[in-house]
Amino acid sequence: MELYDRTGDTTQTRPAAERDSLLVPPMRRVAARPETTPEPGGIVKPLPPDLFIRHGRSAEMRWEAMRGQGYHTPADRFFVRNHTVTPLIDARTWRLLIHGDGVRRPISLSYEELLALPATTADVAIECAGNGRAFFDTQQDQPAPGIQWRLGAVGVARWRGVPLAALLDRAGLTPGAVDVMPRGLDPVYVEDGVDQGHVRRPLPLAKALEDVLVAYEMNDRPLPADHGFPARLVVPGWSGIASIKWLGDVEVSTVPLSSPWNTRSYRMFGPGHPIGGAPLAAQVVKSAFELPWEATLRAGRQHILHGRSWSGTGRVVGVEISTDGGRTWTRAETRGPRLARAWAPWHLAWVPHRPGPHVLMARATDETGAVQPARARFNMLGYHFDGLVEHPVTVVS
Ligand SMILES: Nc1nc2c(c(=O)[nH]1)N[C@H]1C(S)=C(S)[C@@H](COP(=O)(O)O)O[C@H]1N2
Ligand SMILES: [Mo]
Repeated sequence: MELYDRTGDTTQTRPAAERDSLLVPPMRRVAARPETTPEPGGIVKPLPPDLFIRHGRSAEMRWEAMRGQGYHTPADRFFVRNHTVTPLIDARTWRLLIHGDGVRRPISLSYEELLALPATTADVAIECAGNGRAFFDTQQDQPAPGIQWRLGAVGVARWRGVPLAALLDRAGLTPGAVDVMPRGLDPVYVEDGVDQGHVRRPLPLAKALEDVLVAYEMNDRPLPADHGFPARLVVPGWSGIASIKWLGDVEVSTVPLSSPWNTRSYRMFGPGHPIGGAPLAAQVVKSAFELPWEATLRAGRQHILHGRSWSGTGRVVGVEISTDGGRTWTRAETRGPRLARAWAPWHLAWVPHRPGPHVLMARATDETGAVQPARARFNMLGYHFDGLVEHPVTVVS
């Protein structure tokens, strides 16, 4: 098995034309459009309207789609966040390169070689940093630009793959290595006419060595095209942007790296944040009901309210529910695993009596003591909405 590329060319081991042929059809350049304009194509899997809300090139899961599901989010309803379009990559010609001045020898792995390495499995949530952004506008009167997700830009899957640490070890880290930069093979991202290059975001070496996977399976099947086939990064607890899909190469560097995805976006800007902003890392605490938005429930009957809570900083240790707009709170019962970096499913019985509109809220606490506040702290790009979401339901007699 030829694992080591000894050409000495650390950026590319094959001619650009051949590299482009990895994509079927060949890479397309697509200009960015407002995220709210629906666009045909882009996502390969079906997006039935009972499971998804379309947001331009991306698709949000409807939370009622998790009702009756097990711990994991099935791939057919897992949200998709694409900067451009899902590329169709031929695994027979795909290679993963690990290169840069932070490794002793660049390596190049085929799909088969990757699958032959010792693998691990982990139940991990992937969540967009902008999940919940719509509520800055609808609940706090602080609209932020970007996809107006409610709470469906999150999912938990069972990922199987090779620890990034093992690949870095094969390439031989140099003592001065500090950052890694994974890069996707999807088309380059063009924003306001400016070519930002391929989607990529640096990761500190410490995190890369901790628990990051180069995943090739999602829920015991090869990764679906929309979720990064043939391989993607899975970065537990961190903003979804860290989990680069359609991984083509990982640069390892002895100097700190940057890209538009850690300097311009995926940064906390605004009052209370450092001048120049602060890069995002771990996700915050959130909760969602497995109910339609504006669900209708019958009065005088017992309903079991189901939902899930999650946090990027630790396992969820408690969830309280309010059915009266936040005046009173009752502890929900958790069931099944409550893994750190995945989620905790919960439920609570409720018998509504008064017909009319009601507001349901769920408030979770994680093991670090982080608890969902009444209001989320604003930031200009609308990330990390951890406030109490007012879920509207109508009780009918
Ligand atoms: N190559 C590439 N990787 C990517 C993206 C992308 O557009 N291109 N989107 C990122 C963002 S912003 C998120 S939230 C997650 C979403 O993963 P999913 O589409 O599998 O749910 O993928 C990340 N990885
Ligand atoms: Mo994202």
